[in-house]
Amino acid sequence: MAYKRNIDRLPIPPRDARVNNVTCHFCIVGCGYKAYTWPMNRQGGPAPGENAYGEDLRGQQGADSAGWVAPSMYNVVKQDGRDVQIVIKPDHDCVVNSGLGSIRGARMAEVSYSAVTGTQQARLTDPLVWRYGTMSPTSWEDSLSLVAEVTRRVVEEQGEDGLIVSAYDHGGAGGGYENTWATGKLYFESMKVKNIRIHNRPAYNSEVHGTRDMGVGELNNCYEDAELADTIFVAGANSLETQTNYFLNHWVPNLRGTSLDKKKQELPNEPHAAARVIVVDPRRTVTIAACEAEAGKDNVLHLQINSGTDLALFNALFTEIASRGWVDRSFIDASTSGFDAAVAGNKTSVEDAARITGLSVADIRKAASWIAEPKQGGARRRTMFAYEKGIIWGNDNYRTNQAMVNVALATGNIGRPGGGCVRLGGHQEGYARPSDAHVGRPAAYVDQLLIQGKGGIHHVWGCDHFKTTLNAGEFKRTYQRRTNMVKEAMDSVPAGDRPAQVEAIIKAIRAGGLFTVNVDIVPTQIGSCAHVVLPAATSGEMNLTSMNGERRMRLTERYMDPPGRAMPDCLIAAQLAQALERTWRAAGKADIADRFRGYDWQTEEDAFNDGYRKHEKGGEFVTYARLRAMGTNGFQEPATGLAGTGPVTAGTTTGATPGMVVQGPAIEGARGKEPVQQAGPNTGPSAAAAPPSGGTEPIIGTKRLYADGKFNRPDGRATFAVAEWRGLQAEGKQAEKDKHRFLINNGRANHVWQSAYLDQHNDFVRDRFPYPYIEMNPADMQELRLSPGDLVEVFNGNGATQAVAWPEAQVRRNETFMLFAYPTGVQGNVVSKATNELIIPNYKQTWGDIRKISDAPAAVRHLSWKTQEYRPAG
Ligand SMILES: Nc1nc2c(c(=O)[nH]1)N[C@H]1C(S)=C(S)[C@@H](COP(=O)(O)OP(=O)(O)OC[C@H]3O[C@@H](n4cnc5c(=O)[nH]c(N)nc54)[C@H](O)[C@@H]3O)O[C@H]1N2
Ligand SMILES: Nc1nc2c(c(=O)[nH]1)N[C@H]1C(S)=C(S)[C@@H](COP(=O)(O)OP(=O)(O)OC[C@H]3O[C@@H](n4cnc5c(=O)[nH]c(N)nc54)[C@H](O)[C@@H]3O)O[C@H]1N2
Ligand code: SF4
Ligand SMILES: [Mo]
Repeated sequence: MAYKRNIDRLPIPPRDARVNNVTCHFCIVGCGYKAYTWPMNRQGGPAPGENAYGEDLRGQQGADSAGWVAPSMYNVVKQDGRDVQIVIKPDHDCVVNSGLGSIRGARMAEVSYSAVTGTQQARLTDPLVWRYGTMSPTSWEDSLSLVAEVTRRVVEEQGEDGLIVSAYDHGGAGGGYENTWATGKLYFESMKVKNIRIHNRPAYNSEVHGTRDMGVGELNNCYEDAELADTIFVAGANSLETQTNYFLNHWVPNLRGTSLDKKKQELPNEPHAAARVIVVDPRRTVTIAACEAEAGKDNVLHLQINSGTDLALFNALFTEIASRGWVDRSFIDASTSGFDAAVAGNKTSVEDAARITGLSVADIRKAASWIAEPKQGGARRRTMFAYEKGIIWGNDNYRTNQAMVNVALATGNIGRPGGGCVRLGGHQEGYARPSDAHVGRPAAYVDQLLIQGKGGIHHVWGCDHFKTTLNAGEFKRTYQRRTNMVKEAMDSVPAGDRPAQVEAIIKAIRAGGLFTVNVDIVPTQIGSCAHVVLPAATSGEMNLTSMNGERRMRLTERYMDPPGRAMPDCLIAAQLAQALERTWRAAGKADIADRFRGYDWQTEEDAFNDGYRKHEKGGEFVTYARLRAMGTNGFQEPATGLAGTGPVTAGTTTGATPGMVVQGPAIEGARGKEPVQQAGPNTGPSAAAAPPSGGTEPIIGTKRLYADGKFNRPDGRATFAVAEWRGLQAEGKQAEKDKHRFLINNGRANHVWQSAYLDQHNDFVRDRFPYPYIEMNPADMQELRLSPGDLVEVFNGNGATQAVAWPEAQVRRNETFMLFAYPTGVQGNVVSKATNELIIPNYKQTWGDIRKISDAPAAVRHLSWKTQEYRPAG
């Protein structure tokens, strides 16, 4: 093994250790954890009554023991100024993960900041300003007043379009309802910023306009549906690696047939069997291998399509299912519109689809039958449809998304047990913001504005475009040039002379320079260009609310102190707003200054009460106290009432009463990920008097959306879409494909979280992946004279990047898969700037050439290049 921690025993938390609710701050699944903290000089004992787990630790623990803790789950952190021991351990009572951790979440403790054990020493502790030729620590007051003053001056000269913003819109760390509300209030209420983009795409829009415009919000089912489905149809997602414990705890039981009892109990009037799975992906993933191992090869169908051809497949499935009459007529009649037009408009023969996708006619027919052929006795087959970035960042996003929803609607699979047509998700969600209607549709392509020299100041909240955007090479080149102009100007006058500093900055901006503020928790690559860096507190260092992929909302309680002077993002935004108020007032613009009132929050709970509670549907029922009492299970949004208090509003547990489905699709579609809106518009507090905020009554939630057959359109009907195949849609993609040999497919690996912002400072991950890998077919490697671990350059007309070559026999000739967004090799460098018509990037369809740069670097020579294929135990 390449990695050792040299630990053979861990302290045991005493019985009276403090216990806090934690939701993993990484992926969408939102697994429940508990944080145990206790003083340095104390320790519990092995008898059940002596330790906080209440477990008998005197013998060897079983595989599923609630008493077992890994070294990665332990650390020493600060709590209210004192060192304490901490264990962050999966919660066996959480219905999401039932005690499972993952290689990411089970490391939450060891990726926490610790002055004692030395973990995450790179965390930002003080505000930094570009001074004396480097980033220099200073106070919040000093840094924020500089940001406010430069922001005001730019807005005075260029209007609010001169302020460019990049901001996360998700839940979990670097997100959550508190923080999206605060940033949203600042940019959409106090200002009307329209040159704003989201962390993962270069505009302010929805990843899934297509489904929303059809009236179908994208997180409409519950995790139990994966246990109840007859068939799981998944396109463009690698769920074992990217939605790990959803896959392990809710799909696998159905694949193994161990959820049969649950099926019989919940759906007694139809035959049941273990699930079949269809996975649409141009590569063989470990998810597919795992499905085969768990369900048996006969129950798994891998549709290994040509990259970017999903739309043709979906239309052929739709056509085939309609022509065989395997549709849900009564659902179509009662709850939808436009079926006949879609059948006519999307007509695609199985043969044509086979030609486009590279699949066999037989496999497409088989998929249609697995999806929709009625069960024995005529019962409707229950199919869950799921997708993620292989579709979302894939060819022709809008139409492809719609073509998939068409199939789900035609088969009556939305709003029903064992169904759903859902994003599997990336981060958790946590969107609560004022209206963004002023942004317009299509929204501004922000990266291009920056590249073209537009805007004078850039506020960057918790994202690192240098690693994660498209066309990243060109983005970095121009960004470095523009921000350097301002750095040179700042160097030309003493920092202590604020008026002269600001004049110099403004002069450089007039000449094409850009001033950058970066709010983050660690130094980032885009942050290396920043003039002001502001240190944020993250999940667990503040109270934070978010919801997961089945809209399950929980509160992660603050269990430790943030490093140094770091503050929650919401309070940074509030203090920035107050600094803006002061500078506008000092400049004699009282009317503008007044817009920055209303930020006198003392805590993140104040931000929550101002935002979520007042503005999100059902928010009036939701308080920190109630969430705390509901532990790691929380409730599923939207909230509709409180247990034991009788009906409080017109809301029902279906989450879709007629009064709630009246919002027009245009506004809906223009919004970012906006989970609460999936069930209807922000109605604010209900007309009935808001319930008291003091109690701890359980909150009643919504298990599935659209359970009453009413959808998110003015007439309450979901609408089928006409979505014709038009080849590789984004400009220049077909030419790129024709010109370059290799498909540079890209995405994620189980071990690594996102751009490795914490993992890069964690030896466990850095040791395994010092460089991003690129999986290649061994015969292709031989042709290019590559040995395992050799450093290669990947290049095309958009730019170049590097990776180490990993031979993988499963990979098709002339196709590759590269780890995205890695600090030592950014796949986005070779992604073209082309987007769809609504400015959704197309990261996945990228082609390039590959050449050797050097033999395997020293850092990778000790690594294994064995296949990552999943092997069943035994
Ligand atoms: N080629 C290619 N590119 C892609 C994709 C792809 O599949 N292929 N996928 C896209 C997708 S889906 C995503 S989500 C993006 C990710 O793009 P980014 O959001 O830019 O990447 P992350 O690594 O998630 O960066 C998050 C940043 O937030 C910081 N952070 C963490 N916690 C906090 C906090 O509490 N407060 C603050 N202020 N900051 C915090 C981290 O240190 C890190 O610098 O990449 C996109 N880019
Ligand atoms: N371990 C881990 N888990 C994560 C993350 C992480 O960084 N690490 N990030 C989280 C985030 S923010 C996100 S957005 C999600 C992303 O979750 P996923 O979407 O599951 O992950 P990706 O690896 O980006 O891409 C999924 C699959 O799309 C396939 N694909 C590529 N092109 C096509 C195509 O043309 N058609 C089809 N059908 N498939 C295609 C790829 O081969 C890949 O297997 O993961 C979340 N979970
Ligand atoms: S599956 Fe996702 S939420 Fe669960 S522990 Fe892993 S990273 Fe965290
Ligand atoms: Mo994402």
